[in-house]
Amino acid sequence: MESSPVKPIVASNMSLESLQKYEDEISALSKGNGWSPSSCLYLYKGFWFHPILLTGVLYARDNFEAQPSDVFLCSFMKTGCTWLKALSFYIATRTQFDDSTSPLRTLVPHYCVPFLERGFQYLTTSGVKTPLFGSHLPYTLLPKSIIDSGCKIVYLCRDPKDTFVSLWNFFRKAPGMSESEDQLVSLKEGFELFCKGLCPYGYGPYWDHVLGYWKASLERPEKILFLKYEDMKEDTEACVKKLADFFGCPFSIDEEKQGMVQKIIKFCSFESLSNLEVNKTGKTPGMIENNAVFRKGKVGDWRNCLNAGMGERLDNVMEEKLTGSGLTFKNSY
Ligand code: PAP
Repeated sequence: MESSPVKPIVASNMSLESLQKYEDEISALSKGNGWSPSSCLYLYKGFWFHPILLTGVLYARDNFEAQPSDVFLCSFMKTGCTWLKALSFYIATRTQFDDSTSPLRTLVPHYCVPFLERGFQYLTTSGVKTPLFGSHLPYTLLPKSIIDSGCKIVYLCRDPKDTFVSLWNFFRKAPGMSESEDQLVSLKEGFELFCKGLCPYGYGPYWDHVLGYWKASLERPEKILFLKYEDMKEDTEACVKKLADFFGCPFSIDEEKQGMVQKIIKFCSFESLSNLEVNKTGKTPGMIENNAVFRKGKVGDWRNCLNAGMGERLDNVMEEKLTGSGLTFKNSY
């Protein structure tokens, strides 16, 4: 996997004009409830979106030209993409940087990998261009050129209960929310909305998001690597090797002997990343605390937030939607 220095691009390439251009298209869509009284979502091709995000989705649809060598790190929100981005970025740049020089030391992982639907050049502030892009887009809404160019895609999913709880906690820290908790739907209401496919920023229903990539990974396993957060936690080494193989830059015998795999795992671990100064302080351009993407990093934390009945309900919703797909989530997480 090749990477090259590029001029850092700090600002989004999406302008106010592009936002206005899509106003008519967006306002013609069906509306649904967000997670606060003032926010509403729009249903675009089977998925809900906050209008600002949808603008980015439409902008990417109309403007993004993928290169065959591009690799997309795709996920629903809160399924561990910060971790996936850090691991992938380190793997891709391991011949250029080490622990002390890696851009991951001074930039949050989201800034090292550009985000497709936020103006795709946005956040390449590391000054290092890799073939990696991040996206929360559902498979069916990826810009056509990504599929047509045969780009590789890594998809990361997570148990729906932990995903919901992570999302709930994150949303409470969203700008405007922490100061006015009364503006936020209750946990119970948020849970109900999640079970109906409505999430604060959109991208839901969660099950359709997961299923789109799952089915595509069965059809084109050589192009789509389907991963689960829980498997990454259980055997990180196997996942890191799988990623390097998939990217086309497998670890050499020498690298393995020198402990490169373990070094990457250690640097990108929750404990190590969340303790870097850059990840403890500062805010994203959207004014969200950088540390909001580092909460607990555990499997099964939903038990501290949802009761057993809620857990069972969400498991049942997922099970019903995934029936016949061959994809399951262990209900015991
Ligand atoms: P995003 O959608 O805002 O990018 P994302 O990174 O996908 O968020 O997910 C955040 C979750 O990944 C958090 O889970 P939690 O709320 O249950 O704790 C976060 O703690 C977890 N996470 C972040 N970094 C790591 C890491 N290095 N290892 C394991 N989990 C991590």
